[in-house]
Amino acid sequence: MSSTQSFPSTFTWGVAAAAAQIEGGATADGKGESIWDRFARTPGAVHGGDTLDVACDHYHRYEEDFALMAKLGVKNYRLSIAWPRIVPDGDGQVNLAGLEFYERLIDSMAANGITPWVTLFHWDLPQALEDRGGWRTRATAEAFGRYAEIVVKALAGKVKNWITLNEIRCFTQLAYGFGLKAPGAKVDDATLNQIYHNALLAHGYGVRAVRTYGGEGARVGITDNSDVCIPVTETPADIAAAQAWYERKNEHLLGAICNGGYSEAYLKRCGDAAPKVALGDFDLISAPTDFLGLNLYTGPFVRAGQDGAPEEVSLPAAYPKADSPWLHWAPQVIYWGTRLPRDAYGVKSIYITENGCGYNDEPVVAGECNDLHRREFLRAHLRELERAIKDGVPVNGYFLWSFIDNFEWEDGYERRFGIVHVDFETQVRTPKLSALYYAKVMAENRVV
Ligand code: GBH
Repeated sequence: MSSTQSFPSTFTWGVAAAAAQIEGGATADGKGESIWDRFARTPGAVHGGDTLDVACDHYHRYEEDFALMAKLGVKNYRLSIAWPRIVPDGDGQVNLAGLEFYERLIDSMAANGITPWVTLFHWDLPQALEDRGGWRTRATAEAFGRYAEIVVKALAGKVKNWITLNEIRCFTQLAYGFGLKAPGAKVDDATLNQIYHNALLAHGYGVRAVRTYGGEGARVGITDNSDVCIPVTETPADIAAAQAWYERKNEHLLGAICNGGYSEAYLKRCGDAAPKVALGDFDLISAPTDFLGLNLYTGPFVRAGQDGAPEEVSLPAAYPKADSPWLHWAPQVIYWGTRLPRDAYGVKSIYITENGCGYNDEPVVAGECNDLHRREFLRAHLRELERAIKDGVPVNGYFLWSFIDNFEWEDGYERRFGIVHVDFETQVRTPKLSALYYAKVMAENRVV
């Protein structure tokens, strides 16, 4: 594909964000407490003691934000719904004011010509459920199923694209295994494996909710952050090593969903810590979906070792990174991150539901925000997207993370992922250089 070639005319371009990271309005109109509201108040948990209380105040400024999206030519927006706004204590009474808020919000998107892609769960679990065991319990997966039904029923007339969960790994392993994310727990292996299973089950309930109540034309998928790697050289041996690495790393999550169960090798490796699976669980978990969402940021480099087995190559100190220390430069993540799941599981439709980069301190000078570094990051990644499509990888859309600077979880507000700058004192929004660039890409449907 030459540099001037267009993407397919049906290609979906969009931007993404998540409720907890932008809305603020932490107690507005009957919203319940989320585990992130609580976690942010735990000393030392979040950089600078930052909270989600106000964030980008999107709860009160969504009209302004959608007008800006429209101005930049954004046609698709991936948002998430805050479970604690809809069911404040997780599985009890429904808060109609919460549902009405999202109805107004989505109407405002429609008025600006923007199609919603709704994620049902982007990490903001109601604290009341956590108090009763959270994702350690099957009851939380069931509560998610009920919440999903409530939302899908209410919004089926306005929303056609549904995503069940955002990044299982992050709200399970990083949250209950490593304690880095809310609720900041450190459980044993058996509990963690059960937590993974409960999350898979929640995905299954989410799919069922959309199939039952989504109405005509509704589509559903999960957004996964598969562990993705890049072959050091694009030779058969290194590619085979990358494939083996990929399948092993994802066997308990995306692999289990796509293969209809856990592999024997995985269960053997778990031993006594294997998850308990009830009859019929995988009928739910592995029910067909319409697309796979993937959040792709970076990944390790892998090559074939002596015996052909995969071996990671460590990053030297001088290797380029964004200011987010985990985010090293690896644009090929777009190519291999979509090709590996296609090759491993035969996935037929992929949407990149997030890709972006986090930097600190981007000042606005004379009304301009110069983030040429982010612009170059973006262009390099979009080139790899072109390459994937040219090689027949079925990528049908790309959502840039993120529309505006926002609450970057445990990094607070110091790390900026937006293509629109937010002054958190004044709430003034300023499109960065990268936003003006991305606007051209979307408008011309090609990498400019
Ligand atoms: C996504 O997660 C999220 O969906 C989104 O909400 C977030 O704002 C965005 O990306 C940017 O971070 O173990 O300390 O090395 C990205 C996935 C997975 C981010 C692992 C950082 C490394 C944490 N991530 N992670 S650490």
